[in-house]
Amino acid sequence: MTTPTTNSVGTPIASDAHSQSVGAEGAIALTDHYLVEKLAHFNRERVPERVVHAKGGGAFGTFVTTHDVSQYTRAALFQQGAETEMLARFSTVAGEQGSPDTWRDPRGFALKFYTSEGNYDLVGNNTPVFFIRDGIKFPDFIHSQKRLPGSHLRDNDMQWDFWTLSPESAHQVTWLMGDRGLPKTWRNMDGFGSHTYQWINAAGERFWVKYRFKTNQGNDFLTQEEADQLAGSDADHHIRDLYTAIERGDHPSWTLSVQVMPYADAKSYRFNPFDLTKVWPHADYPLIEVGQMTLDRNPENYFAEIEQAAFSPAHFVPGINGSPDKMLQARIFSYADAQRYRVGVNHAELPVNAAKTEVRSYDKEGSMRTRFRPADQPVYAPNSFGGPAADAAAAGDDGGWVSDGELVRVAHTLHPEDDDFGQPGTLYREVLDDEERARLVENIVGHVGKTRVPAIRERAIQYWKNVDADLGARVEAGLTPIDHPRTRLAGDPEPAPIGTT
Ligand code: HDE
Repeated sequence: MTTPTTNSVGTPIASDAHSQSVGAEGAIALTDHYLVEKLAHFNRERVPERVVHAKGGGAFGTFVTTHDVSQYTRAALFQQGAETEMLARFSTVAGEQGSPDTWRDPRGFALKFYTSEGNYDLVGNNTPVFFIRDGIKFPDFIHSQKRLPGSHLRDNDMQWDFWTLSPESAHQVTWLMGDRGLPKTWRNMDGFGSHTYQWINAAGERFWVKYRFKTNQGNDFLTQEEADQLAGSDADHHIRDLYTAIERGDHPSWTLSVQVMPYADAKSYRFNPFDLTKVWPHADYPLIEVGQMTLDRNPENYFAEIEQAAFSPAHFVPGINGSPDKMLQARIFSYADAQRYRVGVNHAELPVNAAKTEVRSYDKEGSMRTRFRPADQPVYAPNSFGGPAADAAAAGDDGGWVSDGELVRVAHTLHPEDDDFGQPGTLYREVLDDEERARLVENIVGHVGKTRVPAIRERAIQYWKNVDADLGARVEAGLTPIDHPRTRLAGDPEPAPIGTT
């Protein structure tokens, strides 16, 4: 005998095929509560998709600290020998939930560590830098990468308009247009914390730190042509690759190393070490190995465990803190706000988001609450009835940094090498080889080649000349004249799609 289906409160139901009706041909009855419930629940199956990083996938695993970095941080998860359960979610940035995995984009590299001191989230990307250096520009930047308001089409003029008017984007756009903008699989890409964070050791000494997860599968990429083809033949190529690799027991892993800058160096370093558009050269701050992250368990349910996963750069643990990076500070506010809107005020109670440690906060109630404190326990602090009390010693040093001045709206104080084009120029000249340079030029030409506003295209050529004269000249030489010049973002006729003329 098959197991009887029930409704949502456990009562057996008679049919999943026939609604109740007044006679076989009659009107269906509102008394068929099961029908109403079934349709109503279905209408509510979706939660708002992430406004960025909507398309993604992930898996669970373990992080093992293999090296002694206790001189830099007291965080329990980074003490040699510690093993910490974790979740990773990878994603594209601009595409919506059903969009192809192989659109050119940075990839999200979001990690949640269920540590013995509460959850630690490291919400990074597969690139060490970002397009902007102040969070106030983020909504405008994302608008320019998503869709036009009228036609609902993505638009290269809009993208290059924003980038060329925001020269701090040059380093990230150079990464994006190169091989790293199209990883072959999520297993074949590195991850970065990107921001500079603070580590604090047991003695309360502070250090500035950058994280890098090096893929043990080797870096590999797709050409633009391969990616375009996959976008049509298997839009879920990256989700499928990770899932099937783990299913067959091929568990991807990454080696975490950090760069550590002594606290006092920040002031006198040759560029602002908190600027998210810059990398710290390894010659100045070499990589120090920390441990291994291995993903070995697929989610049992994508919606419950990946779609509802709620990451936040505000989730630090004792021994780890933020920094003067204005982008990081904007993010510290923004993510919990996104989760409250997207998943709900009690999102931290869902199994995927819940800490493995006991939660003893005085938060109470709110939509979908399941956790509560025993009735004889106070729900406020301070109290006289033995409820938990905040303890600075248990929390450890909060970290922090010296800062004073008027409330202002200005760029950070300039250091001698705080320019926008220096590091992307070095990346082009000294890091990439000839073939990588050739692909970079080809990708830029292909991308800028879809702009149709002459002034934007000219600015794009100048942008690349600013990065490197040779690169700019190669881009300029590769571009053919604009077929259908355009003066407005909406209204100008589109050129016919390829293959229809
Ligand atoms: Fe995000 N970002 N971001 N971001 N981001 C979100 O959070 C935001 C930035 C990153 O797999 C949102 O839960 C602001 C940098 C990843 O669930 C949102 C700024 C980096 C993910 C948000 C940035 C990232 C997000 C969308 C500028 C790399 C996916 C829904 C200050 C270092 C996490 C959500 C996942 C997601 C805001 C910039 C990485 C809206 C305001 C820089 C990997 O809160």
